[in-house]
Amino acid sequence: MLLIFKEPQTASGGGSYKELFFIQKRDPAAEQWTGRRLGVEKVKSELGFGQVFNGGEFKNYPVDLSSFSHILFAGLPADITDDASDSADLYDLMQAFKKKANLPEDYDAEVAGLVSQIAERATMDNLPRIKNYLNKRKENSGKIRQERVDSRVYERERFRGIGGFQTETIGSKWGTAEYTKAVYSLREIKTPEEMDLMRKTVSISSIAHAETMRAIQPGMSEGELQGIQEYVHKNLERNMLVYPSIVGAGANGCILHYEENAKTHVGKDLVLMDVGAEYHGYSADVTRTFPSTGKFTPDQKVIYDLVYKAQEEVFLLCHEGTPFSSLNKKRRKCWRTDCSASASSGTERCCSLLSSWLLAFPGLDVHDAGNYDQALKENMVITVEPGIYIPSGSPCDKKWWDIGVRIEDDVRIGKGDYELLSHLAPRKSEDVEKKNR
Ligand SMILES: [Mn+2]
Repeated sequence: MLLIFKEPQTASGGGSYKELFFIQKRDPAAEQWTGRRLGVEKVKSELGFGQVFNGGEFKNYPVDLSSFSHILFAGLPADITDDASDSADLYDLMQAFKKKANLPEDYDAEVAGLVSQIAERATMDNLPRIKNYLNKRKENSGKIRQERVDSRVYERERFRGIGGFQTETIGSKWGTAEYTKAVYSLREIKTPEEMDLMRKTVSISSIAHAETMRAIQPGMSEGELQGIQEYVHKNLERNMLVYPSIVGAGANGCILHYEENAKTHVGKDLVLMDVGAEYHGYSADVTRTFPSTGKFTPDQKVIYDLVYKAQEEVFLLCHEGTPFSSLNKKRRKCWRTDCSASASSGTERCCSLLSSWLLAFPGLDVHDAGNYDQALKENMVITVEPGIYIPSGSPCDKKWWDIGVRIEDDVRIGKGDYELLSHLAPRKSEDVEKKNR
C-alpha cells in the first residue's frame, strides 16, 4: 500500500517524507513457492523509497488520514477476501486504511465511483433516464451492487434534491472519482521520456510482425506463428507481452479476440496477428493481416485494401483538435464510399454489417485510462484499428466468407500531423507480400 502526500509530513523519528510504502514482508518458505520478494531494504535501495515498512506496521503507524482535506484513492476492490493466516494481507491493509481515513467499513469503491459519475452527469431532465439505465443494469448483472448504487442515488436525491445530491457526492472529501480524473489527464499526454518508451515498445512488436511475415509458410500452425513472434519479442529485449497474442487464420481471424491459436495448418488463409509488447511498463498494440502464401488472392486483396484505405484516411485526422468521435465517423464514411464503389463485387453489405472500429490509448496499460469524450491533444497516443470481418454465413457472396482483416497501428498525435509509431511493421499490401518472399 503506497500513500503519497501532497505536503511533506513529519516522521515520528524526525525528518520528513511525502511517501509511505507498506509492503509484503519477506518469507523464505512462501518465496520458495511463489517467488522472491524485495523486502524493506531492497525496496529502499532498488526502488528509491525512503519510508518503507512491512504491511503489519500500517495498522499502528501514527498517521491520521481523517485530518486531511482530501483523500484520493484507487484500488480498493470489493472482492478481496481475508486470509485468516495472515494478519497483514491486502484485505487487512484495506480495512486499516478505511479506519484511518474514516471511511465506512463496507465502503465499496466501485459503487462510490458509479454514484459520483451519475452525480456529475445528472440534471433534472436526465435523472429519470439515469434511473432507468440503473434498473436495466440491475436486471443484467451484479444485482446487489447495483441496488447499492441506486439506493444511494435515490436516497440522496430524495432528501437533498438533485443539487444537494450532487454537492454531497461530488464535494466529498474522499473518493476515486477525483483520483481517476487526475490520473487520466496525466496518462493521456505522454512526456518525452514516456514517448521514448512507447517508440521502443511499439517497435519491438512491429519487428516481430515483420519477422513473422518473413517466416510464414502455409504448413505452419497458428501456435508456431505465435511462437515465432513471441521469440522475437523475447530475443529483442527479454520482452513481455501485455496481452495474450491473437493469431487467427481465416475464419479464426474473424473473431476479434481469438486467443486459442489452435489451428494446426494455416493453409492458404490470411493470418491475422494482434500482439503487444510491454517494455518498462509501456504497452504496444499492433495488428497485421498477411497471406500465408506470400501473395494475397484477388478477393483477399479487395478487402485488405478497403481496410488500408480507411486507415490512411483516418491518419490524416490524427492531429491536435480532432474530436475522438469524428475519427469513427470518418471510418464509416470510408466504408460507405468504398463499399458502394465495389458493390458490384458484393462487398457492400458485408462491409456495413461487419466492420468494427476501436480506439484506445495504449500506454501504461494496453487500453489505458483516458477520456474518450474530447478532442485529440498533442502527445496523446492512440490506436487506429479498422477491420472487416466476414464469417461464413454472412449475407454476401460466399467468396468473401472467412476473410478477416484488421490493420492496427499506434499513432502519436502531433500539433498538425501524426507520428506512426508502428512503421517498422509492413502495412501496404505490396509490402506485406514482399516480405514473404
Ligand atoms: Mn490490438
